[in-house]
Amino acid sequence: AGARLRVLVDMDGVLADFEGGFLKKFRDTYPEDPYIELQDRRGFWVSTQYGELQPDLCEKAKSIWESKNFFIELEPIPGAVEAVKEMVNVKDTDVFICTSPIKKYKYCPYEKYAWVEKHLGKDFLELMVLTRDKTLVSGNLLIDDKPDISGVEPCPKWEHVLFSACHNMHVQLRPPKRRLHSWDDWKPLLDSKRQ
Ligand code: UMP
Repeated sequence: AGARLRVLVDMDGVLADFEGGFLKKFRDTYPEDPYIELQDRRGFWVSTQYGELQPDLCEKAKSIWESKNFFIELEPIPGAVEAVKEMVNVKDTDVFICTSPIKKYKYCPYEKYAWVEKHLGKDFLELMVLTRDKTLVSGNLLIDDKPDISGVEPCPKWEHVLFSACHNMHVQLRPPKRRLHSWDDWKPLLDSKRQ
């Protein structure tokens, strides 16, 4: 009691449907090429699994999210917009959106801000943290669909809760690591951190 809870919320795969948006644009752009159904996705890196399917597909996959309008046109993950809009109004809670931009910076960082403004509103631009190293950001909770989050800080204070996504469904977590299966379950998760 007394202390505030700081929640870091990832964007791709947690707020914005990167996997769904990728697959749709990949199939539209390369209709002759094979693709991976969402239920068959394994591993965080889309480009790696596509490269294993057929060597030229690694670069073709990257070309999709490096294109103009890829990030801004992503659909919200079900329940995400409602959850985060409610979370910022929860007593003693601070929320930040913590996201790693791709290194091809022409469109991605701009479109991530534009997406947040479009779906969450201007006030949420204040909460944006763009970094390639999330271990540098301090918080109590990091909600992220990437199974392994590492960086220069060996002991981040946050608890990483794995947000379920098509690519991590089969990942076996080593205790005490836990999941957030969907945005339906975010309130009990935050309560568990407050004790
Ligand atoms: N990304 C890649 N390659 C992939 C899949 C995703 O570069 O195969 C990018 C998209 C996002 C970033 O910008 O990685 C993931 O960021 P976080 O979800 O970890 O914030």
